[in-house]
Formats: sequence, C-alpha cells, structure tokens
Amino acid sequence: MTVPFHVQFDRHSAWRREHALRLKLIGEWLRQHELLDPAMEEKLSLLDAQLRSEKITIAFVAEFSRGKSELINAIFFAGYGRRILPASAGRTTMCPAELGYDAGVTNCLRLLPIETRLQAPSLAEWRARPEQWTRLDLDVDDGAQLAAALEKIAEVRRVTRDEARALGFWHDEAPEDNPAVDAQGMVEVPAWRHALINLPHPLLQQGLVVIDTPGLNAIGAEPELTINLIPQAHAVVFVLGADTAVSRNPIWRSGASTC
Ligand SMILES: Nc1nc2c(ncn2[C@@H]2O[C@H](COP(=O)(O)OP(=O)(O)O)[C@@H](O)[C@H]2O)c(=O)[nH]1
Ligand SMILES: [Mg+2]
Repeated sequence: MTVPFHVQFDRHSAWRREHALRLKLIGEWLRQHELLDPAMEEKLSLLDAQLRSEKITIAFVAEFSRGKSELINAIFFAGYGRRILPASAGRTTMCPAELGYDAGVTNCLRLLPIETRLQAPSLAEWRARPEQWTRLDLDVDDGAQLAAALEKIAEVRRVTRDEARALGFWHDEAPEDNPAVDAQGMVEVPAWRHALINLPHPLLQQGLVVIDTPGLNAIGAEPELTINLIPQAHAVVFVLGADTAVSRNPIWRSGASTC
C-alpha cells in the first residue's frame, strides 16, 4: 500500500526530532565524562541547527496555465473554500513564488522588485537583504485578505522593449516567446522577481518548501531558478494539461536534465 505524502513527511519530521534528541544526549554524555571540548561542542550545535533548519523543497514546473498554482491552492488552501494563490487563464503569474515557514518571521508576503535583475547580487544574496523586499502582512484567519494580498504577486509593469531585453524578457532570436507589444510600443513584464510567502501551514511548519514556478520563458529569464532552485529541489512535480499532454516545448528536456 502506498504511504500518503503527509504520513511520510510526518515520519521524516519525527526522524529529525529523534536525531536532534540523540545529539543532545550524546552532548550530555560527553560533558559528564569531560570529553566535550569546544570543537566538539560546536560540531554538535552545528549538526543540531542543520537538523532543525533543514528544508524539503518541492518545485512545481510546467508550461504556463497548466494548473500549477491551482494545484497548490487545492493542496494547501482547500480549507479556505476559495482561491488563495492567483491562478487564471493565460500567462498571468510570471513571478516565482516560494511558500515556506520561518518561525522568526511574521506571516507575510515578501516581494523582490524585478529591477534587481539589473544589479549584480544573486537571488541568494538578495535574500540576506530583507530591507530590499516589499513586505505585506498576511492574516491567516481571513481568506479574502490573504487572497487579496497574494494577488500582488501577479502585478505587471509596462516597459520599453529595451528595458524588457535588459530584464531578460525580450529575446530577438526567439520572437515567438516575446510578450505582445502594445500601440505605444510597450510590453508587460512582471513587477516582481521573486515572492516569499511565510505561512504557518502544518506541512510548511515541518520544513516543507513549495516553489510555484512561472511558465518556461520566465524560468529561463531567472537563471537562478534553472541553476539553483529547481535542480536543488528534492522533488520536482511536472504538471500536464489533460488536453495538451506533453508538448514539443523544450521544458521537458531541460527540466528532466536539471533533475
Ligand atoms: N478545468 C480545469 N481548469 C483548471 C484546472 N487546474 C487549473 N485550471 C484553470 O486553468 C487556469 C490556469 O491555472 P493556473 O493554476 O493559473 O496555471 P499555472 O500557470 O500553471 O499556475 C486557471 O483558470 C485555473 O482555474 C483543472 O484541473 N481543471
Ligand atoms: Mg501559476
């Protein structure tokens, strides 16, 4: 019989707690026998911190509008009886969203402006600069407030083609993937580069991190997704539309090779 994911995840969390306890007992035993030198103490506390902070990351990958965000809504937010993460027909949400829980941070949505792509620091480095992220508080007891706040993830900006090119959303060599140009010669790009959602959902509290990726083009536009976040995920869920199945889109080749 297949063991459901949440049961396996509970077991994994129990295994981690058990190991943290054993480490503590080893530390006490070593101290009692006067064997705990500072180097050993530091090693034990590092291992303990690692066990406590370790995350299990699952990335949802597909072409745009295949139901990734809606699936995450169904798994995590069904209790609200309404849509929480923005999900709509067409190529809407181009900003990757990462759901997780850090007890040291309030329930909030943090958004990194798209313009940060024009600067040198990597996404990992921006994470260490919380003041650069726009922050919105989230009320977990109010589904309407939660959904309204998370709508912000889908915000777009109108920019010139040159700006879009600099931001990685315009490629002269692949015109079919470029955003539509309006009468004023402007194109839409996402307003945000990355979204971090901090919520005390039981699975997230146990260390699960879920990455909702945008469609293929936007994945390509954020090298860190292709180089770091997706390959380093412990599991990648590929979502197919029943009506479209596996298309000729190279996401299947590039996705498979990064896993
Ligand atoms: N009929 C049907 N529509 C779905 C299903 N999953 C998602 N959708 C709709 O398909 C559209 C795109 O879904 P979304 O989750 O935004 O796709 P994403 O771009 O892959 O995140 C939305 O209007 C969803 O409500 C499904 O299983 N059945
Ligand atoms: Mg989506």
